[in-house]
Amino acid sequence: MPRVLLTGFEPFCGEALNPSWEAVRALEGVRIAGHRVAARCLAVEFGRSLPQLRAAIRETSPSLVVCVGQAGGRAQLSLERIGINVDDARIPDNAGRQPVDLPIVDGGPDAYFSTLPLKAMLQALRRAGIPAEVSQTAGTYVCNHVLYGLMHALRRKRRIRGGFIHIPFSPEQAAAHPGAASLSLDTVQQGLRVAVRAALTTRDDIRLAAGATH
Ligand code: PCA
Repeated sequence: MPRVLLTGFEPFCGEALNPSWEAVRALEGVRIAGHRVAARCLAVEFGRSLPQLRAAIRETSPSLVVCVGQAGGRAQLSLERIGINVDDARIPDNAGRQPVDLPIVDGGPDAYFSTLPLKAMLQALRRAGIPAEVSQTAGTYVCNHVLYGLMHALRRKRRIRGGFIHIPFSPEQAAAHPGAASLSLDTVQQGLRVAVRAALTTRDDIRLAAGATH
């Protein structure tokens, strides 16, 4: 059976868990639209995350790769549109490294677009009652690093679609960040299933306005 590779991240920034890995690990082995899910956890490290991701792609030969990360403070599932060729870490990574204004790939393109059908995924999520948005920036930390590195790795494998979804804090995390938005793990898991199904069953993306004025 063809495979979908889903990745989450280990905890970072003093959190006890990372809801991205909690949601993704629960989908290991699940079947979605005739595909079997393989789940992997990536280090929140500039140095290790991409070698881990590339190894996971080699091992699983997926037809779709969706990387998932936590974006504390965001209120919805965020379908990332673009990864940019810069590391600018506001906080050190889990190995204590804090690159500032360094390219991810020396001489690489400034940016890569996600190749997921974002608008079809957005529509499917909203129809399933799951709050979602298209995001115009994945930041400049490890998640953007992984999105850019993923699309760089897939640049000559156009049949393998790839992209990135940011998710809010879990309710338990938000309780320690008063006022921050959260989504339950159940909702996130269900959202990932809906998003992956839409990505697997949509050939040409739909036209749906979901941009931002700022
Ligand atoms: N979120 C961080 C890195 C790991 C994660 O889950 C980010 O948004 O860059």
